Amino acid sequence: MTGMIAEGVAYHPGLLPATEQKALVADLHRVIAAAPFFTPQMPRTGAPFSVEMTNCGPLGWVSDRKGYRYQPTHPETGRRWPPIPERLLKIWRAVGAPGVPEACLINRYGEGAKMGLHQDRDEETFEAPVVSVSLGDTAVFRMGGTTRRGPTRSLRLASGDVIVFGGPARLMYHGIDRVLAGSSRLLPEGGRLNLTMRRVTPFPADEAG
Ligand code: MD3
Ligand code: FE
Repeated sequence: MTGMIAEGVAYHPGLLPATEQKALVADLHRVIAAAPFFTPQMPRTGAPFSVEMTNCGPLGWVSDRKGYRYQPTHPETGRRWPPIPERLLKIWRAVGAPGVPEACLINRYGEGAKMGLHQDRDEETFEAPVVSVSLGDTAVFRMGGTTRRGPTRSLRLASGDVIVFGGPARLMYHGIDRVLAGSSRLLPEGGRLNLTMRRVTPFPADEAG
């Protein structure tokens, strides 16, 4: 039931069965115990994001007054990010993404959290796709083109959906308008988790497969 819904966008609605979603949540609880959620801040102003974040993998995305960047350590504990759970790496391979991801950003959306329209361009390379996994409450996802202007489309991302952005879609504008509270019972505390696996640095000559 996979479909190319736009150039470079492969949508896999319901790819993860409920059992797999629950096992993934258990894996994430172990990640979060080692790397607690932090509240990123906007560059320069220091205004807080409404979304909380953490990471796993060799590199993690952070944002503070100094700017957006990838770094190997948690901004508050100073410890290295925990490894990406094997269950997530299996999803990366299942959707045909090359090599191994270097970063997995974990976004937590509580009551009223949203994410404005933006591009992901803090990586040194755009050669690999971004693979997104949604868990918990359904999100109203917005996607546009590769410029800030122009038409956008809206898509609901439900728990267990996987969506892959590669090729021309790797630099598309996108955001989360809102999360539909109470739409899933996966997370006892409610809300939504989104996992995005990314490549940050170019593949070594022998690694992409
Ligand atoms: C298209 N996350 O972490 S997932 C982000 O649901 C982010 O938390 C949203 O945007 C979320 O940067 C949207 C879908 C997504 C993620 C990354 C992309 C779409 C993307 C990167 C490039 C193009
Ligand atoms: Fe993004």
